[in-house]
Amino acid sequence: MKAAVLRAPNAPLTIEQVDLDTNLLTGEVLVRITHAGVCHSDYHIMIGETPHPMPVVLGHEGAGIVEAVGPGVSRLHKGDPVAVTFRPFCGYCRQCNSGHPNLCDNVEVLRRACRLSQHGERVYNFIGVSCFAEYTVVHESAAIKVPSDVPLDRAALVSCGVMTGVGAVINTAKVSPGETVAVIGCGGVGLNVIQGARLANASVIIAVDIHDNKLEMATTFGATHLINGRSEDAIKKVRELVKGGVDWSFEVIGLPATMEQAYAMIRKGGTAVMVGMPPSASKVSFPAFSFFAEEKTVKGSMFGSARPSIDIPRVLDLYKHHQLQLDELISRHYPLERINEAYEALARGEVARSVIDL
Ligand code: CND
Ligand code: ZN
Repeated sequence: MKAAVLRAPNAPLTIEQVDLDTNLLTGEVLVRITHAGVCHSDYHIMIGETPHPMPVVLGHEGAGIVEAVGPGVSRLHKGDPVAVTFRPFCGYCRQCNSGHPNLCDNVEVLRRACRLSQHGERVYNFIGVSCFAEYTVVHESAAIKVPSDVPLDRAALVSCGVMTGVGAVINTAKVSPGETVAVIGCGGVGLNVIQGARLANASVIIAVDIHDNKLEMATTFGATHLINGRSEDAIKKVRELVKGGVDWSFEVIGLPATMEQAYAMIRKGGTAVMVGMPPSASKVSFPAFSFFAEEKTVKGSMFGSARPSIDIPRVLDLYKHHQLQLDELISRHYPLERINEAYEALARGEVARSVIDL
């Protein structure tokens, strides 16, 4: 099959023929990928910020059609449209049983579908998905059936960016009506944090980015105030807009410096939610005294604290009932052959989200 392969950090992806072992094990499904979202998490690997064994087929925000099901799969059938997530879950570990399948203790076992190769040499799978390719094999818990009237390019975005962003607000933070929110980073994920805050009826939604075009997009998704972090002091401005600081801040870039800004923007007793994926070796520091004196909280958010089989259909229902904007999120479509252009556009901050059509 055709796939985009990363052979070294900072090298362009190359379109190559790779082999996929389609001998399905118990609980696995083969999915023909139709669309894959261009998320920054792949880009962190491409530019070497987060090391990964290579060659690797990236892509983790996909959707497609079930082609075949392995032994023991009863929930899915050939022909089903699915969103493919990067967080398979076992359903019986401590995390799954306490309502946190996004943190499943067995995720690495379920991502065993490492079955890519080329001329007999191993090609690495990326977080159990590798959807910059025509097909993938995933555990059935990572293939969430979607209604047949939802376009699959939209469904693809829900499988990472939308779920991560909206979920950070409604699941991780549980923002209440009337609370105040600041969002640092208005990319594909951050715009979904913004529309999550709008869904939660936040009274003030402050968007921070370094690109004015991103701030314009933020308005479309529900931001009430805009700050260009390059020309303005974001912390000072947020604290002017909401005296004492916001109830909730969300860092959606993955930089220690902006994580520290997120902490400095919250009020006493407020919470800074870390959504961005920082470089794996990075550290972040917060003034220790204020943890104690101001009862501040710093909280991570993985995949929007999603329970995929409940939350993905829920998000798609919101879209169907015109409460959630997915159409506006797709700035561009690219064929797989032009995937490098799609990542260049992401790096330049030109797009909300691009979609690769397989
Ligand atoms: P994308 O590149 O689309 O957006 C990042 C945004 O940040 C852009 O609009 C930039 O202009 C903006 N930005 C960059 N530097 C600054 C700065 N110093 N101050 C203000 N704004 C800035 O990325 P994305 O939305 O696809 O992803 C965002 C992060 O979320 C990234 O780190 C990704 O890996 C991570 C993520 C996390 C999870 C999760 O489960 N927590 C899931 N998917 C992606
Ligand atoms: Zn992602």
